[in-house]
Amino acid sequence: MTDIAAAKAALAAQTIELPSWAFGNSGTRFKVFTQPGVPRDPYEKIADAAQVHRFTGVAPTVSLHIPWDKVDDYADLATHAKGLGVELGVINSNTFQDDDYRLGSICHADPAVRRKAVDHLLECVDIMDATGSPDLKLWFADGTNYPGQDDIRDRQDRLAEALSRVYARLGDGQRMLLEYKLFEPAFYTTDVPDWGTSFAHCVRLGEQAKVVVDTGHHAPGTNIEFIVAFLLRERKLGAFDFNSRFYADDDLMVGAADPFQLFRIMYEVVRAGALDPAAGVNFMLDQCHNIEPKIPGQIRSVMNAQEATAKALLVDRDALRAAQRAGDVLGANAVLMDAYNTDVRPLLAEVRADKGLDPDPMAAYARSGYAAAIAAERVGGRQAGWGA
Ligand code: LRH
Ligand code: MN
Repeated sequence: MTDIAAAKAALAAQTIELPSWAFGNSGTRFKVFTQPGVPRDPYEKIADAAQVHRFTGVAPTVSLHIPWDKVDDYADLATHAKGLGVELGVINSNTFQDDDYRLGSICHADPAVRRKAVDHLLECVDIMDATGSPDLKLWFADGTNYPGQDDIRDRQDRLAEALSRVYARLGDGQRMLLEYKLFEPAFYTTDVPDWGTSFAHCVRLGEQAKVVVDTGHHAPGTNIEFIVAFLLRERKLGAFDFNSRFYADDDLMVGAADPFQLFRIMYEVVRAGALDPAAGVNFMLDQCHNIEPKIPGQIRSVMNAQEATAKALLVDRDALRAAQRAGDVLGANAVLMDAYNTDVRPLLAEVRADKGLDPDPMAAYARSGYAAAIAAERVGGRQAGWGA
């Protein structure tokens, strides 16, 4: 039988980290849409993220992206966050928006360009020291568009050399999280294209290097939960960038395009005991709300992640193991599907009520009047965005 009390306790302790950039304007190469009340600076982004935590109770940290969230005083920004009941989380580097990086950053053939990129990564570690952030997340757009454009092996040598320089700079308790992505913006080779490449570099670097699984970064049809199960077994899964997609890196709300896949992923997390904060897996969102309102979009995304987690926690593990060991194919599948087909919304409403929260975060936010207040207040200035 499933222990409902244990499931509720795990759900109450769950945390989902929010991306500061989800609160700014975003879009595609065709159009970046603006919306009323969008933040103009990292202080306002964090104020909006704090609203998501206020109504869900499970989003206590905000990840920053440098230079999109560059400020003069990071300690002051951390104090601002604390004053709003949240904390600064992962620091994301950005070596994909500077003209010098046209042919790559840390994998570029020119040592001067590589040095510039590594200096930025080292600056991000300085920022971690200032904000108290434990993790540096590294995603590189580096790659090539045409066969022969550059040497695949030379670029791996440059990648390894740069990563080891940053790794050496990490302090105790600090980690580097290496994110992979199949393609885009490079369309022939990407220097960190898949979990195997990230895993191999992280194993070579050491204990403080872990892999990031962005759920939008795989070839269609990839069994992502297999990758998750494998990395957890190797203690090399450091974080998720949660989002969903129908085609490519669509960065849509997690669970929106494929809630069953999210459930299967969260089942492997629960099965490995990795929902426990002590397991060191950071569950983050990495999304863009191009056409929908951003704060409700983040609240809905957090709720989708909670629902997938609740269903995963309701899997009758003993019955599943018994059916698996007995070779009862349909029986085993049925155990998992029973959990997936369970309506967990009443259970999550209870978890929220136990925390003194409104059982319906979306309705509570809508009633709060916050959206109208920021639309009226945030007039003038330059709305934040990717600046791509
Ligand atoms: C790259 C990515 C990476 C970020 C960016 C915002 O596609 O997933 O995690 O730095 O999106
Ligand atoms: Mn990502």
